[in-house]
Amino acid sequence: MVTKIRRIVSRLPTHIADIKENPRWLPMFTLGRVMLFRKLAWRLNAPPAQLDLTNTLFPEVDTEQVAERLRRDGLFQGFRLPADISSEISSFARRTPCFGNFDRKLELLARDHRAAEFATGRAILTGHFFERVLDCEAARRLQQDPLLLQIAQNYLGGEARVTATRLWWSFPTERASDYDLHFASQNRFHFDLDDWRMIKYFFYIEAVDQDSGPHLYVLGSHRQRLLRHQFTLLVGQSSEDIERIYGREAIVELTGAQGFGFVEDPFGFHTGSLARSGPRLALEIAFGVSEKLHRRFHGEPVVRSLDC
Ligand SMILES: O=C(O)CCC(=O)C(=O)O
Repeated sequence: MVTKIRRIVSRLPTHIADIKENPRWLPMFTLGRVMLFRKLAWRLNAPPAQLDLTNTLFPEVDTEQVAERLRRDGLFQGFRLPADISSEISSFARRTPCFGNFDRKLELLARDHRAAEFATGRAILTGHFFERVLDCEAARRLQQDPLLLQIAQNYLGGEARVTATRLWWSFPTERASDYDLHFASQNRFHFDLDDWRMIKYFFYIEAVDQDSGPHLYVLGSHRQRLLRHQFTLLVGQSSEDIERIYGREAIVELTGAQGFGFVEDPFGFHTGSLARSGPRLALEIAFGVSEKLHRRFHGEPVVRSLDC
């Protein structure tokens, strides 16, 4: 209980910053976790536009089928990035310094991860590129792909737009504490409460197996929620609870070759996992229906003080 209260209190500066930037965020944050209000918000969507898909990187993908799967399962897997796009993003990430544990003062190259942990005496679970991701032309091309927007519009409605783009490493470490895992969204099931309606695309820029921090998603959990998971201040729930309620068979572990991609409705329960054998490099592109929050646009999840 004390840990839960601590977690809620430590998030307060972040919530205050979000409300200051966009006061409309408050009703979403308070009511958006309750199915009744969420369903009402889904009724307000505008019809999707018919976009020109000539220049998509994914000509083989059927946009209606993806939207259908999202409605049913909350998840569609089976995107495949062209090899030159994933190679370009991978070499960008290997030569560009990232920020460890979301901390702008902890800058490192991925290959120096062990040395940085040793030098700081801290577990470093993630390395984010924040706005630097937009220096990578291949990542920008993907962010602007018309097919990704078409799927977002088919599922979320005509208001759908890009609300976040983040590129980050998940590093293997032996020293992760409970707090570190929560902060990095690893081994901790949660749902996202960033918008009334949203989806997230994930692309594995390098191959991901069971030991390199695969993403997990709970099928169907975006449309079924116990009352106690709606009327709660916390978005996180224990793995035991999730397994008991949805069944082990509903939990999908997403592994794949270089360039593998999937899209999910992040109101469903999901989590990253702690990498054990090697780092994971992932690119996430989120679409929502509300004005984007600047800090969150590149994945900065929290602010650390009230004077923001
Ligand atoms: O690292 C992951 O796979 C999880 C990411 C996540 O939980 C999120 O984007 O909300």
